[in-house]
Amino acid sequence: DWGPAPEGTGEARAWIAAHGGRFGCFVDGAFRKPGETFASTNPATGEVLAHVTQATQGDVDRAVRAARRAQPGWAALGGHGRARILYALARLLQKQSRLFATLESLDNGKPIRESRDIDVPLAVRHFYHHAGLAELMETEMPDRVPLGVCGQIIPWNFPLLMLAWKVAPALAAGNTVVLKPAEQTPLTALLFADLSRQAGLPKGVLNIVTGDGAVGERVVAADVDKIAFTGSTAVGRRIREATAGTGKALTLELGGKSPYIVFDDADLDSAVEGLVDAIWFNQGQVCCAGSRLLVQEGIAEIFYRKLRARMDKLRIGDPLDKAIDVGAIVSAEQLATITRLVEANTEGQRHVAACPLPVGGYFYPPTLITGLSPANPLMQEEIFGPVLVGTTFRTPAEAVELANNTRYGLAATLWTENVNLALDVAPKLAAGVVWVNATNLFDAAAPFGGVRESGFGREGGWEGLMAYTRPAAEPGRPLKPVL
Ligand code: TXE
Repeated sequence: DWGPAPEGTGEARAWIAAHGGRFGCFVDGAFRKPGETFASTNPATGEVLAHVTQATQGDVDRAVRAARRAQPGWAALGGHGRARILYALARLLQKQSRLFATLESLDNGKPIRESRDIDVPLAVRHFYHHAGLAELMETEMPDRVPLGVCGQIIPWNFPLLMLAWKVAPALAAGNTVVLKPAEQTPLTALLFADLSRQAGLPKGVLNIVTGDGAVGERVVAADVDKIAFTGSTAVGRRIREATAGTGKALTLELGGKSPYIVFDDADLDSAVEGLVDAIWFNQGQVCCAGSRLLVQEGIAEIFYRKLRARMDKLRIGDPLDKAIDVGAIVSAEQLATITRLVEANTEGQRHVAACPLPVGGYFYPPTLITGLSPANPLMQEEIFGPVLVGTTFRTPAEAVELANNTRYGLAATLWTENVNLALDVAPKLAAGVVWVNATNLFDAAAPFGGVRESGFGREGGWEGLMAYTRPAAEPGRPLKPVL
């Protein structure tokens, strides 16, 4: 049960200092000299943590060429050879959990309890799991080959975990990677680059180009064989347009407005606790956040009473303090987006968590808004902050109708003691994942992804690995018949 106090960030700061506080791109196994840089800040205080390079066209081209050169050798290592290195990466990541968790909380503003107990362990698990899959590929997927070079663009809400979700399967399958972390949170990806050298990852297999959306566009346009993107639906749409007709493979994991349905026979205390996890985990900056509460009419009053009481116990504060529940919003821009969306609304009733907000930094209070009409933008748009909207329903059929009444389809949660009801409702929900009496559960073996405007393609498990391969149908190597 460790967790650094605010002064316990020494190791993370020493790592930044060892790089002179300035980072170039990581290309062909080495950090390049920093070019034009931007600041990566601590959103809980506004403090500048490091200066990070805005990659140029030349940086992206060099990274793609390095990945291209390294790819045949990496694939030729075979599943066993790649597994050895992926296991080494997993072990090193595990050994350095504290450093990664601290750096993640500093750069992103998420509570240290979450980075320590969720982000980092899940990232470690992803590398172990995919090391195992690499080992099995030759026997279980003998007729699949890697795609080649993969361009991967990730968001700021789970910087290290999204890196793991992208990098582990790509490398397991024999691809090489050019990864662009989000400009708000590049530091754990750069620390991971250091780690990859220690693990003996051959140079050029993993390249990291830092910078904003313009760098993302360069990666999309580059000579890569696949783009894997997680981020906003708007950018996902642009990437799909930009890759149309290019022959590049594409997977998109986009936004959501996931329903959280509580039936009148549910264990209400557990459902309230689940909701804390669904919408206040990571300040609600979670693509599959249970951000739309649907409560059955008969229990609505008592449920809201319990929920408001629980909200008032949430502790908002310094992300590095292991006793807090809710940390900082990632950036001033994101805080402004949340504030704008909420302030534009005049409908319904609002309950704001009682805990005072820390002074300085970007904080937003856990908020519940009820009594909105279904067409209200707050019921339809992804807020991506600690804001829950709630409405009531009468029948299971009405719950399904309300649940599916958005353009998204990433996840859904339902809470009931009646297994027949759960089995009846779950398949009717337009969602890539449905949780029953649980929420926000992730596992490296379980494919994750959306339907409708939440994107397509899966990450995790065999399905996720398949998305980094294609059938080996070259002349002279016919596909083996499936027995
Ligand atoms: O996302 P962007 P933003 C949603 C959430 C949030 C909103 C905006 O609703 O409020 O998006 O967040 C890179 N070509 N999600 O603006 O812009 C960018 O540099 C190529 C949901 O931060 O989509 C970053 O690395 N790449 C989500 C990544 O895309 C581009 C997580 C995501 O940034 C690009 C994050 C371009 N034209 C936000 N423009 C989820 N599904 O979890 C930007 N990028």
